[in-house]
Amino acid sequence: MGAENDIKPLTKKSFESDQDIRWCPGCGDYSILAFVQRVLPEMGIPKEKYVFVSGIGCSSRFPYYMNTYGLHTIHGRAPTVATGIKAANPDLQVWVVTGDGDALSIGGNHFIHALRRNVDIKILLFNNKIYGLTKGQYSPTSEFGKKTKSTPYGSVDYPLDPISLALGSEASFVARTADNTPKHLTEVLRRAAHHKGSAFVEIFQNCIIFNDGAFDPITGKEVRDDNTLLLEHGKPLLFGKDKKKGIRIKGFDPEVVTVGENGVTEADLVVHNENNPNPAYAFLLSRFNLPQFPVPMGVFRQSERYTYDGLLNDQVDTALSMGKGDIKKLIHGPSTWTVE
Ligand SMILES: Cc1ncc(C[n+]2csc(CCOP(=O)(O)OP(=O)(O)O)c2C)c(N)n1
Ligand code: SF4
Repeated sequence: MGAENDIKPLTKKSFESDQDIRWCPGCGDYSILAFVQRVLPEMGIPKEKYVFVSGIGCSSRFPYYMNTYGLHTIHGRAPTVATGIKAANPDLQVWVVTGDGDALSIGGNHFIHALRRNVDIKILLFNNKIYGLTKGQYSPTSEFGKKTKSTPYGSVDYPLDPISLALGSEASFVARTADNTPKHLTEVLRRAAHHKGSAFVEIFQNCIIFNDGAFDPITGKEVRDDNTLLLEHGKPLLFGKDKKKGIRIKGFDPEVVTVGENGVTEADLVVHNENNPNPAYAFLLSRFNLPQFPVPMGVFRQSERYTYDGLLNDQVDTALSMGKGDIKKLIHGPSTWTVE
């Protein structure tokens, strides 16, 4: 990194590091890496302003492959390290890369509080529904009954939905995309990159070794038109090959309807509003799953809210504007007393 940034426009190559990539051939992580490297040059931000922070897992090897600053930290703690980096260096663009195990098992607590605080960081969660690095144990997103090395008779855990959790944690930007839908992945990454505040993106990621095809029933080429619901702000919730199926919601009860049948018209369908002030709408969408409902892909919710790092630094500025402090006065201030 250096003076070249001042002269040459950045390209995908500018963000590629010289490290050998150690993911298994065919792993979905490759495509996510490639599209992050493609989107960042569009931002017009020098690459030395980016920091990629990860925890532990296959996905967490990401910072090695980015020609930016990076930290490979400890299991589940990436959002916390990222919070510190952003708070102390407000001019940096801080991205977290994590897995379903890293973010939702050991890191669950750190994950929810970073989102709740609306720290201005982007969190990319590579969801492969398995622990990849440690060779195939079930994770908090593995389906009930999943047989793995650590659950030989099938998991008895109820799985967690990352989108529902992010919404419940008050994240101001919540989206879902997949490693095998490049156009969609690019657009969602772009949206996250531009969001001010905590941007959470769940990415369906294929682990070809320990959970191959986990998302084929949803985003497989042949089925994705019928089994996914593309969320587009201001557009009706329509899906299916011929875009004839849609979502109607009465009260809290959504249903799949067919336009042109039983008197249903497009006017009966829900128009997607990612800025809906009521988070219950996005939460309802987050519960959609096969076989009853198509799986929503895109931005569930986007809202504007003050950021933790912004307010914290305002307070620091205010304190500094009050003049030089006196440490002795502080220590011997009104809240000290002598025990006799
Ligand atoms: C404190 C601690 N506990 C457990 C582990 C073992 N461990 C390493 S990675 C991992 C889970 C990784 O799964 P995930 O976050 O889904 O990432 P993936 O490898 O699938 O990308 C575990 C349990 C560890 N490294 N440190
Ligand atoms: S084990 Fe799975 S997640 Fe890890 S690098 Fe290999 S394919 Fe990717």
